[in-house]
Amino acid sequence: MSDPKILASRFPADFTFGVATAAFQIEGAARQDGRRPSIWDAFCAMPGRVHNGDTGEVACDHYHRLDEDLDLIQSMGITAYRFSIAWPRILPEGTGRINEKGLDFYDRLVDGCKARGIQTFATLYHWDLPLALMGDGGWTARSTAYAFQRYAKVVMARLGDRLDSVATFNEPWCSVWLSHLYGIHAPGERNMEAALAALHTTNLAHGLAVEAIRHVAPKVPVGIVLNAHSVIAGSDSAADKAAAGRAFDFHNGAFFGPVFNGEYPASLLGALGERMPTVEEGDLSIINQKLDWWGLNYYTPMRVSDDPSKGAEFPATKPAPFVSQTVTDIGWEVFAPALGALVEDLYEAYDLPPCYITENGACYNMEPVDGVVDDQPRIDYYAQHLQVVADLAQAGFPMKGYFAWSLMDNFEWAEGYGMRFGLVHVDYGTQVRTLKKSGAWYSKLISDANARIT
Ligand code: GCO
Repeated sequence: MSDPKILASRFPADFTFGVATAAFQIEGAARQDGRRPSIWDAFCAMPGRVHNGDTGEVACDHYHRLDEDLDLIQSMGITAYRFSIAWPRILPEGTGRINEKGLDFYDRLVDGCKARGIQTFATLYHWDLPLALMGDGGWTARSTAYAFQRYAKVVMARLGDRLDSVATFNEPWCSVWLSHLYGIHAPGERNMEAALAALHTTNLAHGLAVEAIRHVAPKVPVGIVLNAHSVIAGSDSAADKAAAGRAFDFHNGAFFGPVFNGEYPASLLGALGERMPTVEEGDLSIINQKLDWWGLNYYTPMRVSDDPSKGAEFPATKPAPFVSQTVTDIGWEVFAPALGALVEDLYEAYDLPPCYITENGACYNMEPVDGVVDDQPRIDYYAQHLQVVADLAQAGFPMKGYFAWSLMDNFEWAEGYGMRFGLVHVDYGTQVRTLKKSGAWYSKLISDANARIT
């Protein structure tokens, strides 16, 4: 089942296979060449927020090892790289002056990819908001949407001639709900009003950025990356099924609704509308623009049951038990069929363009033994999920590509360096990179896919 050759033969001829990373998780060089702090630098400095007190100061030192890391991607035969751009390198205060040295770094990154035959899939926002913008309220302030539009314009004016694709946001669910409602990610708020404000600012910022991108670099395909949740009811009871419906609206509809259908879900407005910030005339048409593609990040299903307790906040659900016995080292259930059902449900509910799986992967923390990292469970995970993507493509869904998360082990947000998702192992003491068994497997899959075409 995990024979790369058989798997490769199931994908469309023009299907893209790539790897993904994000700036704060790999770059390090936090104070170099004019970069100023982001909300994640500040969050890491708060006691108790990040496992082990880990920070992004050094990370994988990618900022200094750019060429070596691009060589690594090339040596694996990978021809598409999804990376993010750090807003605090480009506009260190979020607005105002442009930092040319920050732009120079991404210039070198993009040129380095091109020279190696690697396509460039850039993400503008992967959670590193310039800290200075928190003075105005960060994502809870409408002004941040306009700051983001300007940032998008500055980046595209410099790199737009060489990018193969651009995404506005990565996983707004995380930078909205996880960051402002659940308090797990920076800035660590637990406040529904703040979260609803961040929700609308983020959606608006997406739409404003799409306008800017199309104006400055009209040839670059533009999309958004969403970690849609495959919501599964914990039982067949009417209460649990209704709970799953509410959860779908809250976790998916709050983003997909305005972006793809031009409206917030009725259930969300009914329950929380009065606590939302003003949705101004014209906002929804700015947010709802036809995109060239959308990206799905998928790891694990979300099983929910009804939470009948009095005063339970919408969507009033609680976690239901896992069904699959397989769980990764970060505690996430492995259940590939949920990926297929999710894509089907989303195409049914929303007017969606072609899809890239922009992230998928598994956390397993095996270390090298005599120079070998034997991470067979990660290979099994990739094989199972890629089978589902192939099934979707064969069933006629417009699946365009797949990016493994991640190229290499990196800073796993609130989990610090403890949780490893890489195809390549990183020794954080020496910065030595070691290709894992899964990395070799993925590489073989790609060469088999290419051999079949040429
Ligand atoms: C995400 C992320 C990554 C995480 C990965 C594993 O977008 O959630 O892009 O930053 O590292 O999802 O949790």
